[in-house]
Amino acid sequence: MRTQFPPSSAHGSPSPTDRRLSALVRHLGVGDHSASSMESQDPNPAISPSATAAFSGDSVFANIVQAPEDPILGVTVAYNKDPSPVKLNLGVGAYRTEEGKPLVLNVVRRAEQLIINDQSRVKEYLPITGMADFNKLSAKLIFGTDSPAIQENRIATVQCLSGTGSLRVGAEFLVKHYHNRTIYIPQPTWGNHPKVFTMAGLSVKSYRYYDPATRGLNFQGLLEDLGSAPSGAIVLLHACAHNPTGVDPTTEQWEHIRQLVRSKGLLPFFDSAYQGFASGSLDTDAQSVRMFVADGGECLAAQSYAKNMGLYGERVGALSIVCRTADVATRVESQLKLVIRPMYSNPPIHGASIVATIFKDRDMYTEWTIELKAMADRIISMRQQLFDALRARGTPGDWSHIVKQIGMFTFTGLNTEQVASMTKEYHIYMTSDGRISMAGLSSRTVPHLADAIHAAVTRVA
Ligand code: PLA
Repeated sequence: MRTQFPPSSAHGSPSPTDRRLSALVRHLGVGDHSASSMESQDPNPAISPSATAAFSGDSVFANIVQAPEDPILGVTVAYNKDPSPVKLNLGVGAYRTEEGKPLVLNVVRRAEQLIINDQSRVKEYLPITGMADFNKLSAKLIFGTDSPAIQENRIATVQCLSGTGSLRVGAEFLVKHYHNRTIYIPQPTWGNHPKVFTMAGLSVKSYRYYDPATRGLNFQGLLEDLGSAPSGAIVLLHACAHNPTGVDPTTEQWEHIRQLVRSKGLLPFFDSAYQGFASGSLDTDAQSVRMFVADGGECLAAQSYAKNMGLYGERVGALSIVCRTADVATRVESQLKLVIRPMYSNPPIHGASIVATIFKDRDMYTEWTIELKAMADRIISMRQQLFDALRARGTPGDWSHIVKQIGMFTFTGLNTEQVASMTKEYHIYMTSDGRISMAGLSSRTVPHLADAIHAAVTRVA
């Protein structure tokens, strides 16, 4: 297949500008050498892409409409286009250092060195379910090392493409093998949840979760909505550090929810994307999930290592399905393979190797927990600094929710217009629902954000 540089214009033959650029590229001998040398020797110019396009007329995709950007990842797209030196990206939940730089954990670098130096490692396909060690260790991380469900082999765990992939595989499995296809998600929730579940074929309904008046949990509304959900419905629960609100149930409230879910025969599906990021402790942040597993009932859990190990782009995560018996778990796993094989065949090696290497070495595991705690603590200190900065400015309103909320995000309460004005005037990028990623802030940028919030609150209704 011939490549061409620059590409021909959308409709037919290259424009005069394209032709001039092509000639210049050939003359300078830069760009795709094989392409330009092939071009000069091509015995059959009639099969060039430009000639074919000219022959067949309009694109078969001519009627496709331009899709909107993703509400979260699109914020980064807009941010990247802004030339302002003071711009600040608080959209996507990605950890940054005090210097505003992405962070690769030291322990991850160490693990990668070991992996690279290990000549026995090969690039063969992993099994459909992924790396066996990684799966076992991931289950231990979320369910606890002494979990009876693990000891009794009642859990089917498969390596998936980070949290999103784990949710999707779980949803695809449920559509095929579970009798109830309705999933209740909190209102609000991570913007991708309804899309992941709808695309898999589940019907999505919501339950009340957040109360804007108190900026806290609408516990009564939650109990009422789950209480009137049909028996057997699936319920999505954020294991900790609820996104976007930063509001989690207390332990007592979780116990209440557990009793309700079990008494109604609802099926809990945990999304655990922030284990360790809420409190700084991996065990504390897994308590909600462990309460549900301790009662012997069934549940699903999607884990992500994007945030807690900083492995965002490595796409490493796991889906676990906790079953009543080992026999059921074995059959569930066999069916998960049939879900995964036609989607992406089997998962990638590198990220799972990093996680497994760290988990298997006591020293590295400890180093990870220390680095994780440092990230969680920096986020907590950003909360305090932002709160103090707003108080110092006398910004109208009660901002105590900034320090009360948990995890990576603050759900500020700013409205769409206020957010738009902060982006326009202060080059601060955040999702339009008023969510800011605290992990993207630093002591240096807090005053700028506080100025922007102050201006938005005092000037924009
Ligand atoms: N679940 C929740 C609750 C999340 O917030 C996210 C990521 C995921 C799952 C999926 O993460 P993963 O596939 O990368 O493991 N939410 C981010 C990024 C951090 C995003 O939207 O993709 C966010 O900014 O909300």
